[in-house]
Amino acid sequence: MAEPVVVATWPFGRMAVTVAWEQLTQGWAALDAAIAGAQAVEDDPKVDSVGFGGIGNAIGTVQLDACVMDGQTLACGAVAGLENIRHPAALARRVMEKTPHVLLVGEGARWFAMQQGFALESLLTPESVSNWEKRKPRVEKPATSPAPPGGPENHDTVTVLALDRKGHLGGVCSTSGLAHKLPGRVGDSPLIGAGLYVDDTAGAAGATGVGEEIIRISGSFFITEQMRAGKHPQEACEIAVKRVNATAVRRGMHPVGVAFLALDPTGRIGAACTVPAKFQYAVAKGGKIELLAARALGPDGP
Ligand code: SD4
Repeated sequence: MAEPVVVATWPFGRMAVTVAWEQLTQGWAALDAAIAGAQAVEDDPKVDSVGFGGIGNAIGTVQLDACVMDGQTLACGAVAGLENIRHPAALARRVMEKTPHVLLVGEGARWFAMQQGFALESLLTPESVSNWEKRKPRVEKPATSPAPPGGPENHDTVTVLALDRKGHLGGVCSTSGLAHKLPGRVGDSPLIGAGLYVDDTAGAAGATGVGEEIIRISGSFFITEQMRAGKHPQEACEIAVKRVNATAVRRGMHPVGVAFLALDPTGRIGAACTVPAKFQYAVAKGGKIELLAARALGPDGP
């Protein structure tokens, strides 16, 4: 019997790990607990970067991205550019369980949600609309001027990684993506291997920050493979951040806000971020819930 552990991104991750921890201690499977934890964040309209009340894209529409992955079977599912459905992680799970596919996008994902009995609703709130207005880019180039992820106004994707009593791992990643993104833009969060990867035989990893930079290095798969090769989750996350830094420098894009979180099958945790990300994450372990700051690495180290 393993000791349950759950970690989640950002201060709002405390809400996710509180819900998930309760369920893990009752014997729930890692993926079930992780989805329940993420759903608590999706439902909270005060979290303006995930689910209901998420920030709109360049034309003010909320388009959600999410994926889920089960470490025991490597089963996974995802939705991207999803409108009018408040629980994209639960829908991603239906894609995993009810279809032969991994990823459904846009109108097809919404149609599938309706077939599965999900309610259609507006995800905008008066606060999210006024927030969208305030944060509108001053220049008319939304693709090149999103609010910097990790800044005080752009907190971000919820990624939840859980280890259950049977020693299985499960993970979820859910977001409304970068504020004012171009309509149809898909970030790392619904992409298996970029925003999330989970394998009982190696570990689980998740990401938050500028999705384009995370996709570029297949961030979560990269970290999981580092753990498979014997690296501690902390070292694995730091290697990935160094890779992001190096890649961004090469492209003249540094600094970029990116953060990674990892959990291995023995319950060891890692977290690291690039300097602008100022990444905090929540941990529930041994009955204690705490918020921790990740190690930040610049292109030349901390
Ligand atoms: C994205 N990684 O869509 C997500 C959003 C996020 O900080 O985490 N922003 O690129």
